[in-house]
Amino acid sequence: MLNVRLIWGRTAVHLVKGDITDQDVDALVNAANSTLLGGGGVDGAVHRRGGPKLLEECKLIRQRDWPLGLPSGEAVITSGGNLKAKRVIHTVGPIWRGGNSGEASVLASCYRNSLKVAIKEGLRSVAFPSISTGAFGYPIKDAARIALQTVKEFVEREGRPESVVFVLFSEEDAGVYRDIISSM
Ligand code: AR6
Repeated sequence: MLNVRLIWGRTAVHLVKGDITDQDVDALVNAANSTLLGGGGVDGAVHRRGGPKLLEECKLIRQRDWPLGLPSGEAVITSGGNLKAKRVIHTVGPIWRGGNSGEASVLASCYRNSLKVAIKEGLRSVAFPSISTGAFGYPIKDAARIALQTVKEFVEREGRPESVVFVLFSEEDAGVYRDIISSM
């Protein structure tokens, strides 16, 4: 079982193994797709437990702001519906195409833009899944390095939010995050 806690700047950082939909945080981040209409993995779990209100809000965001779909790297926010989390930040990771198609910078944008939205909304605790490393095929070690480095730079610069939790679904992924974070 993994339970790593450390401080970056003024932000408490925590690695946990588990289901992100169990997190009691101000905002959890959903690894969505550009339709914002749901899917499998994290997205499936978030909509299942969040309930129909989430889907309705996502449809409104599509109609109002992103009729062609939310581009990869962007982030939008809804309520948390029936989740413990107060809000859900929906971001779309890059689909892995071998690494030479700008995947790294798009993945970094997902983490940065999600944190920007959280701060703008005054949210103090944010939980992230490992974006893009499931259905979208991003290699876990590369993705974990980007996730951790991008969040570290952001929170050290901004001094917010108060806490960030990285929620890993498998022991293996959790081990990768732990190894990287301990060498940072
Ligand atoms: N809590 C935490 N992590 C989870 C959970 C959970 N409940 N479920 C899966 N993971 P994925 P992606 C892990 O596929 O790669 C969806 O269909 C999973 O093991 O959820 O960004 C969307 O609609 C993996 O390590 O997201 C999109 O179409 C990580 O979360 C597409 O998948 C991300 O896996 C997005 O693909």
